[in-house]
Amino acid sequence: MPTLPQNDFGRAHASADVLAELGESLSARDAAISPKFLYDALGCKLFESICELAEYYPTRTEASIFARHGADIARAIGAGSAMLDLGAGNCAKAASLFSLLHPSQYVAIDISHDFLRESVERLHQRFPHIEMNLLSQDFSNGLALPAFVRKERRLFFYPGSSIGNFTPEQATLFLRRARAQCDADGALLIGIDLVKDSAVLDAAYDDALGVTAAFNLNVLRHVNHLAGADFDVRQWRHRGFFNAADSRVEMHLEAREDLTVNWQGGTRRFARGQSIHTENSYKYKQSAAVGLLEQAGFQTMNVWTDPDAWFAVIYARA
Ligand code: AVJ
Repeated sequence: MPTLPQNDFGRAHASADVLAELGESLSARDAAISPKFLYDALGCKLFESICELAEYYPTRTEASIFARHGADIARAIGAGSAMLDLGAGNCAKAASLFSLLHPSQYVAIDISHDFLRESVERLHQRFPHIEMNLLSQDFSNGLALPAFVRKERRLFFYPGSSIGNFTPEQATLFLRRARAQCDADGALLIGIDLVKDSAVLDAAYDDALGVTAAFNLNVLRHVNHLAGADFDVRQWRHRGFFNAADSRVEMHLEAREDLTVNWQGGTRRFARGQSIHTENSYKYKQSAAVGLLEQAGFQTMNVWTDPDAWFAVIYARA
């Protein structure tokens, strides 16, 4: 098994930066923890479990769009691109498209290094003819692509509506930067979750089994590890709901009692009922999703949705 070319420079100076970022967001007037910290190894596994829940429609709805319109999508894209998988996770989505899109290079990019490494090594054994690289990087503030990533015909693959974690302004900026890293034949294949009935959204982010609750609460364990904090998970409660005014699902962790949290370099008191904002997941109308991509400079677009128009897959040419 050859070792895969990889680049860990995103991790080299992580701890000081991470500590500063967490300290700042925990001390802010509205306390927050960035959703990127949801994905330690256990968080990745919990997210995989979320994707199997009846209530969590995005994964299977997106998959149904690829299943139904795969031939169309493949025709629009053509074979032989360099596929850059943003937030690759277990790489399952990309892998399921290999036989359709026939990429000649595959670059898996994700913040969770160990989880990603296992995923890519497994995948490389299944598809030895595809050149594969892994890049463990927090790309939320921009993407640094090393020289082993081919410049020609890049296809940014950003499925699952992860773009929803950004505000629309941040999303435009991020997409504009991705576009700037494309040549004239570059493109983006993105999955965007659409606005729908709020009961459906509420259930998807507050499921009956409590898997999403565990996923959200797990961020406290991760922060304990990253910042030497002393969060007691039992003192916190999961909240997940659709905020229609801002067109986003929000996740929060709410203090069940008055408590104090300490971390390396800081401390904060929380009164019972006070909360920490852990995630936004923006939902777009189809026209707004297209508008977002236009704002970012993308030109020709193809849009595919499911029959209920719950989710959109969009192919946008740079
Ligand atoms: C991975 C960001 C697309 O927003 O739906 C799932 C994360 N949060 N359940 C989403 C998530 C709660 C997910 N994304």
